[in-house]
Amino acid sequence: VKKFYLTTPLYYVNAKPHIGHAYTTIAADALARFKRLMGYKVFFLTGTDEHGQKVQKASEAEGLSPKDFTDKLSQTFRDLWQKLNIEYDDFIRTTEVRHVKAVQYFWKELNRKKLIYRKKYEGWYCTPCEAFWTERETAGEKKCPQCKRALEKISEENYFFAISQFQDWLIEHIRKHPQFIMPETRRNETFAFLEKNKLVDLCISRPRARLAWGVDCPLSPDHVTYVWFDALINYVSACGFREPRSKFSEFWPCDVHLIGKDILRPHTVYWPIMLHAMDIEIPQRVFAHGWWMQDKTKMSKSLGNIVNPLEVIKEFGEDAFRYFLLREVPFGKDGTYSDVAMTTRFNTDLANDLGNLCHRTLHMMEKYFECKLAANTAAKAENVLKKEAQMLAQNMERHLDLLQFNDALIQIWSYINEANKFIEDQAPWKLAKENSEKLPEVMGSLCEALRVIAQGVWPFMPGTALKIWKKLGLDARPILNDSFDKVKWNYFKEGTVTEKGDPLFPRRK
Ligand code: ME8
Repeated sequence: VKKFYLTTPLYYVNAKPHIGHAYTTIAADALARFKRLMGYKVFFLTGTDEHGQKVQKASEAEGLSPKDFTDKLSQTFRDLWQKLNIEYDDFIRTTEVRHVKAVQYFWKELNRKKLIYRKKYEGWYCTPCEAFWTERETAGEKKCPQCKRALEKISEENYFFAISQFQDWLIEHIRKHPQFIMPETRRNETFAFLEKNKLVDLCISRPRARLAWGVDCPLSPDHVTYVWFDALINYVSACGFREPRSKFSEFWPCDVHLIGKDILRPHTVYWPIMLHAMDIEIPQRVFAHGWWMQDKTKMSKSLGNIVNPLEVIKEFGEDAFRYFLLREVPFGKDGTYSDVAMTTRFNTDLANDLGNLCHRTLHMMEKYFECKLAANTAAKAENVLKKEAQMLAQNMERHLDLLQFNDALIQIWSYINEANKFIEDQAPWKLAKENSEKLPEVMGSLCEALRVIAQGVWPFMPGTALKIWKKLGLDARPILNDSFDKVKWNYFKEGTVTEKGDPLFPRRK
């Protein structure tokens, strides 16, 4: 069996999730579901990043201990994932023992390899970004080059990880593996950064006096672990790194880390170097998607300019929300959410194209056949619906292998519209009048097509797929266990009863 390991970032629990977090997680869920449909054994990991300054500050502001605060916030992420039908295989919190153990092992092992040293540091520090900046990087501005907020001058002893010696290796790796960093704009970005700058060794500790909320540093009681060095390790700690008989040997290396472009550098520079230094194979791919924007700036928890996914779900339903996010913007580009754009997608793609196809087909089933489909009615059919159904899974796979979610959806929709056209071309209402023998075959083909469409739609809108199968009088399980890329065209058994029911997506004003 082929395996597939994919991850989302571990979200900071400094505030509740917004659509940016929902975006990455929905994309990961759609990919995981598609891979399962194609017969892969999948490990889909998400979770929460719970240490560091941001979280410590946020818990202080709420008057809670970091432990109570992170318990509460981590749960809001789980709750949202449940609402959105996210089927993750594991949810890791960086405060869990299994994770802390792995982080401390990295410390000890890198220290043993003489890749960690202690040094006095003097310079500029951005608290919100938890980043050190050199005089040159700040260009004398005393403002954070990343977030533009005021920098603090600090002087302290810390531990450093000697990453600079791996620079040439990393450049070479990126050169040799064009699909390691995707999309290409992001690959170029990391590449340019590495070509133009000499890597500076990474400060991986924080003095406990300044920041107590972190993984204890095994080399010094006065230090805790820098949150990024801690968090990245989740991708191995969650699948049982160094545990006996764990998923690690089966699933590592990870097939794809899905992230936003905001965290490109930790994932394409620090993380591969950490692994390589540890003699662990590095991930196959890192894909950094774009940002959801609001008023031309990135939607972010710290700025507060957010769209609350719960409100969109309440208004449009979770499937329409999932569909919109993956269809509206090519994965990799920035986008803007608006209720107007959402309503347009809802009415055209969902209500008109998919909803009508389903409703018309089942209405005619009721009218001409009292909802009963004879077995094998479509088996002999040689028509465009059957032919294109065979291609659908492969066409989707071609796009999803490159994380082109919107193009995969366009493939399904072109099939949906083919089916709508098929109804017009075949005009079952005429066939019925003429008492034509062709009618059962036409209706049978439409039901087969709907079943296949639901399979294609399943990764993106699982609730809708289930509804369609139910309307067709079919059980979901056997369909989901069937390989999607070998489409059968005589699925219906004698005695199957269809049911028109309510429209899938009632039109909105
Ligand atoms: O960075 N548009 O956590 P975080 C699209 N804990 N995606 C967005 C987004 C937006 N406006 N805002 C956030 C961290 N995201 C670290 C990660 S990983 C080991 C540690 C999504 O809570 C996107 O995936 O700030 C982005 O990379 C991530 O949330 C950042 O989440």
